[in-house]
Amino acid sequence: MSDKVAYSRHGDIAVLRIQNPPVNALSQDVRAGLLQTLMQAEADEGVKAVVIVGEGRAFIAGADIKEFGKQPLEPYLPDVCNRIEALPLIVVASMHGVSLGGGLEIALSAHYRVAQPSARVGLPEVHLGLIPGATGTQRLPRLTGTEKAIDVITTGRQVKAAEALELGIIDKVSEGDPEAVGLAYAQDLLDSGAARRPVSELDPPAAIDWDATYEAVLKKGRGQISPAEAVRAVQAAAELPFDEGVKAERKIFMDLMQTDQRQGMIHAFFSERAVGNLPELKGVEPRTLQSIGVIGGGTMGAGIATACLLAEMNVVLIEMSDEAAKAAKERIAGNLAGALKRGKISQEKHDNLLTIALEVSQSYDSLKDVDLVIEAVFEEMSVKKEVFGKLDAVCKPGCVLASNTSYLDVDEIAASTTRPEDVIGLHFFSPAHVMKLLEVVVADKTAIDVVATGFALGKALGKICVRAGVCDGFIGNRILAVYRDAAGHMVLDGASPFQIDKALVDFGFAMGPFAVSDLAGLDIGWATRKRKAPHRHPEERVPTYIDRLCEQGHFGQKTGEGYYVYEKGKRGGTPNPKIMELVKAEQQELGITPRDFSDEEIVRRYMCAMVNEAAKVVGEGIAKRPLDVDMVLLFGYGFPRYWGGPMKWADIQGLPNILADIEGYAKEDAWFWQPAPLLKQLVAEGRTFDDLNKDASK
Ligand code: T1G
Repeated sequence: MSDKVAYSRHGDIAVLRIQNPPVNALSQDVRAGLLQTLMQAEADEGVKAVVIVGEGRAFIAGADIKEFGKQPLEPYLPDVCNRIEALPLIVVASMHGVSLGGGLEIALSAHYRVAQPSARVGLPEVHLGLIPGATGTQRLPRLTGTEKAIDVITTGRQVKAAEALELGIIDKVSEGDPEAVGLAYAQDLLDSGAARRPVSELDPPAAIDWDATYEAVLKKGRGQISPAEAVRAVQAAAELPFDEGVKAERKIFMDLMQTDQRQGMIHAFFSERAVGNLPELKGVEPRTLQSIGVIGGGTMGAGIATACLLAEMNVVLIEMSDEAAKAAKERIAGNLAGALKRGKISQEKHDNLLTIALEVSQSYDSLKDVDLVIEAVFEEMSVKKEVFGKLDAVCKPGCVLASNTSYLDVDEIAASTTRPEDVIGLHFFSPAHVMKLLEVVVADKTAIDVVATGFALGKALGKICVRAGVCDGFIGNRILAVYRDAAGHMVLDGASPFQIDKALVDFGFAMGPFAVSDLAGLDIGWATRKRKAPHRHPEERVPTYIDRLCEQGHFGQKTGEGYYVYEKGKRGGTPNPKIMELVKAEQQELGITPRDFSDEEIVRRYMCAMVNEAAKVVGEGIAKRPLDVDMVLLFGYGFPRYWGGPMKWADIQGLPNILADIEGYAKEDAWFWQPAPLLKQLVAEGRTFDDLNKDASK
């Protein structure tokens, strides 16, 4: 007998109360408990209606994702849903918190649905590489109509109660204890003589241009397939009898369950939760975080200040002149106006943040009471040391001193203060109030509660925090530099930047590396190459063709010309004809005879370079686990989520195959393609990167 669903009797109404913390996932024993208590209600003399309700903070968060990829366990969820609907008694679902995936499917199988005003519903299966697999694609369109159902299912978005009422997903919004609200609604239905209302018996959804819709959704998915497959399941709801439609949905669902994309997306789901759970931080109390100092009001500083304001912290921003202070305040005002426009904040909150929560000052003395300071000044070590010297003198004992540096040595910065234990790196990604990734860079002497404070700040700002060790570029930028070089080598050897960009967009990136360079500014890469030149290994291949373009003052989008030529007011650019001339000149100079590259080879080399450097980053302890690298690439570098990240992609390809490719490439360039020791070790042991993730969670 399952103890996950409690049965209770209230007059002639039975209550089935799901009790599977933390979010009532529909594990096997919950499904079994629902069947048992449904039968109990049917056999219970005098019961005329049933209310299904969830204990705790959610109605039901969906199927139990931990069961995916394993042998399916009976009772299957579609059968539970059909059993609910077939009950000869009126069934009411009383929803609160979230009702997602299988949770909403359970509710759609009830005859009536009532929800709290703060409740949210949705079918987010596409975010897991799947489609709703327990009649959601068959029942939802019967309530909302075809178009709305396709929008909700293919986006996987959460729908607030008010909109759900408008769409017909729920019948009533009512505030109060969910069980009491469910009982009252069921009583009203009984008193009014309402009949059972099986959704499966409602009219099937109308036909639309299914092929055009399928193609449009496939294109929008940028390589992800499950949203488009959901269109076919809704089409089955329109064209087949209900039971046949359910079978068609189930086939699509089970086929998707076998895909790499399902593996990748579920890996991403669990990894984005695991990445912030560091054993070393268990029980470590973070320091107070009420007021934050920000040094520098440029793009990064203003973005960081905006993120802290949006998290309802007080911010003291330091700039060195009236003009700079004014510009900083305007940047922040612009950021907050954007948040207001996107509906992230109310008008009242917007006004308060600008007038009360933010102080802009030109004196470091204004920082004497802040709890944590983040400097976002010029990326020059001497400038950082000057700033940290001042902070050391002004800030109160215990104030955390953080640098937003993207590659400089945080140990060296810490050594410039009398309190290295209070110093940490907090590497935000631009725009800092939008990008979710935050690299928490831990220096040798950083105190453990300062690390915990960095993670606590990141959590408060809604970031995905990843712990990084100190090296040039930490995790993301260090790996970026290598796979970016691999792309540059392919240009020298015959692939055009434009073919490389397209191949990687087809792989799933939002933009290719050269378009990204144009967006970020070619001057940044140019400066990095000049900075690294004195330390360069003699065998390192560094293309110089793009430096010629930089010397002419062309830095990409900001100057209107880079790898691509950009026309004012037009999105995207067109390939710059100068590029191939410059490449050809360099090839002649180097005596290179260019060759053709297939898109597959381009992607393979690019990804092998990424995985190889990532394995070195994990092997050296700069990243704690392979999943940490996956989260950095997903949340900071636009890696396609449906692969789960580069390390998950590599596991899916098979590490022996990756190593074999790298060893093959090493025959052309032994220095660049030195196989990572960790990669060789895992292949020798027959293990995967995911095995390392599992080791770390023990
Ligand atoms: N299955 C298993 N565990 C789950 C879970 C689920 N569906 N949802 C959450 N958890 C765990 C999560 O891993 C974490 O564990 C803890 O609960 C708290 O979650 C047949 C096939 C519900 C909005 O995709 O979106 O139904 O880290 O930290 O920020 O058609 O969790 O504590 O060990 O995220 O308040 C569809 C997934 C499934 C919803 C709560 N449902 N979950 O967010 O807490 S597929 C989903 C979420 C399906 C059917 C199909 C969020 C949340 P731990 P949390 P939160």
